[in-house]
Amino acid sequence: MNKEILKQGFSNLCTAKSMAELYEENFKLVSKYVHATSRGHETIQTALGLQLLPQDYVFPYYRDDAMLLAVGMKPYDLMLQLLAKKDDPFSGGRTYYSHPSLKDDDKPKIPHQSSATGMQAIPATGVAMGMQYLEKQNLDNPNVIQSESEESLQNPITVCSLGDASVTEGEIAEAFQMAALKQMPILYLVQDNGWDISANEAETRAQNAFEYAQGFHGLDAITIDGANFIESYEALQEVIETIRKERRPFLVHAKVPLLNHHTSGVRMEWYRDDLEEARSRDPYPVLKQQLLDNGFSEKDIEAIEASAREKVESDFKQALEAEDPTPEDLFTHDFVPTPITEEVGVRSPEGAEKVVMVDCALFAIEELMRKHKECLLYGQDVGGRLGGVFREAATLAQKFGDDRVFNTPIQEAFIVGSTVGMSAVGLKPIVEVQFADYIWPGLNQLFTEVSRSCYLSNGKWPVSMILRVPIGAYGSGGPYHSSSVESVVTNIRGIKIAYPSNGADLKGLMKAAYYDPNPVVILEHKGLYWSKVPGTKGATSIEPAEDYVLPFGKAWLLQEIWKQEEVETATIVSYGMGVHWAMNATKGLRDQVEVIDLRTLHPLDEDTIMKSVKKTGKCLVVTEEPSNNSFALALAGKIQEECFQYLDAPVMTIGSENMPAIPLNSTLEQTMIPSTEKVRAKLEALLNY
Ligand SMILES: Cc1ncc(C[n+]2csc(CCOP(=O)(O)OP(=O)(O)O)c2C)c(N)n1
Repeated sequence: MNKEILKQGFSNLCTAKSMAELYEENFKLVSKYVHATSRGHETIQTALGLQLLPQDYVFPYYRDDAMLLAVGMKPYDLMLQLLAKKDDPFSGGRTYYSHPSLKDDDKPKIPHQSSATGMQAIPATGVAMGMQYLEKQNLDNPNVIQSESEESLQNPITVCSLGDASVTEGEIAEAFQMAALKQMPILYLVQDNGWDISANEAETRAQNAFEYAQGFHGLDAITIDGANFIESYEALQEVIETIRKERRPFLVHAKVPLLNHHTSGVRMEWYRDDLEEARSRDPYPVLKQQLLDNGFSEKDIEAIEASAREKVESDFKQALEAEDPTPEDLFTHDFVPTPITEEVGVRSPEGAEKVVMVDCALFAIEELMRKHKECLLYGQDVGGRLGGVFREAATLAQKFGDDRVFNTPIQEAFIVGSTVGMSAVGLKPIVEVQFADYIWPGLNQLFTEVSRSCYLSNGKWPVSMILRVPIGAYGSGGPYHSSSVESVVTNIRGIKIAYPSNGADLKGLMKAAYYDPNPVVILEHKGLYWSKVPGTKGATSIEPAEDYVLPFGKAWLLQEIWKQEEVETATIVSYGMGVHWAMNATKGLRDQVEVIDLRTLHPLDEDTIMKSVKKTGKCLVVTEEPSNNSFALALAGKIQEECFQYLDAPVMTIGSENMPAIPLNSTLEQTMIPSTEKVRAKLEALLNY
């Protein structure tokens, strides 16, 4: 083996090992924040890190500090995160040790890493899917510097690093399935130390990752001794070369011993019964012997060790002196500023046709796809054969091809989480879950990965995506095709949420969402799609022109009144279907009631709401959700707090009954959800209060 690589490998192992030792020696000082080290896993991590190129994407996990050193990070960089310092290059002190995110020109790209085990598999597979799309469409990745050097002309790969116990998680199967099915250029590296935390392999799995991979046809797998540097390096070299050339997925299962604590907080002496055996597989003496066998002297080896230790000690001293974040640092990078801040373009072009709401979304996407090759659409049944169960994507696959508009398996986690990876290679995915009732399997990815990526990477990796969610009850959809979920979604910080009430707004908001660099969820009431529900003709609009955009955070005061002294007045605040109930319920009361359509639930146009309520003195918040503990109730509380001195009655809410599901039977459904009549009755009670 090349002596320079051996030397680099050993030096990297010694650096990582010295760091683990130094952290142990300074336990009191460094254990303020939790950390895990690679001790025992160093050689496989080093062997991989040394072979990655700047155009590659890698998703290390929390035990991969030796991998991070091998891709070019300094001990100082990692220690800044260990101590949660302001200049921590990954997150500015926001997230734990060895939870990297990096966008340096000269290093492999590292999107945000959450701390939820295994959850990086779907975002990583999303990167590989994005790489494949870029290649097919002949597009450049804007996050990678293009050059003519021999190295940079090599095809990029994606690497997803995983602990063995995480491979038993369900989302891993979604990732493997898609990588195998679509033959994506990804390497899954599984570091198998035989332990979960204190649960061992015998208790937690029926087979190891190598055996498991056999069930995914098209996912090639090998198993190696990850504690042997030369074996690891050479095996990975061959696999990486194959992926660069043949563009297909691999799994490398590497056996390693865990020689340090699970984390600084969960100590090995509490439960490990295999330490002696594990220590007999320490990669350190193995690599040392490999150096001796390749012509290095004891003295050479000692010099490498001493210099690693010295560097680690001096970097530690320096890191201890580094600045902490200030309180103001809490408030940056929740979102990247969007360029869409004003309503522009023609909303109601002369001579344009009236179209139903579902078509407004369809036409918006068609215009976007025609203009931007980065735009693609995927989800269940959206492909050419059907064009979506609501025909909301009809004809798009025929117009733009199966690479840009395609069906996914029933994998909501993959649909949502893969957008993290697609966005990280510069694409703009529009994805769908089929019904709001089925957002739950995707919610984990939305919360854990999508919503936090920008904030925890200190602004480096915002996730630019749109998630379309058909929502709401009508026509006996029953308990699993009717639910409202906005209270759960609005509770996730770091995403924007639209809930339009009509087609023109939907088209304008869809455009704004596309140009927004942040993640956006669009809740689309299926009862409004074709205005089939009596009283919802207002959802059908003249189709806005192609240039029309409607910024987020600007509510629509669609029924305005003068301040009145002689009669009681009120404001109704609502969104989606509630806007139609409100408008119908105010017939004959048009001089007394203002109606505000929120259009977006985050950002929320508080200004418009508060101004109106201060003028009218009374407020009713209308929602389709069961009202207890809802977004609507929280909003009512906020209005109460801000407008208290102006109010002539308590702020009221009306929503569905507080039952667990919307029943199938039409009488039960009608009893469950609000209606024009129910809103009218509540409004009268408020006006007469
Ligand atoms: C989804 C999730 N559940 C539980 C945890 C708590 N947890 C942290 S590490 C860990 C064990 C992971 O073992 P493995 O994947 O084999 O990696 P290792 O730590 O052994 O390297 C668990 C259960 C977590 N971080 N995420």
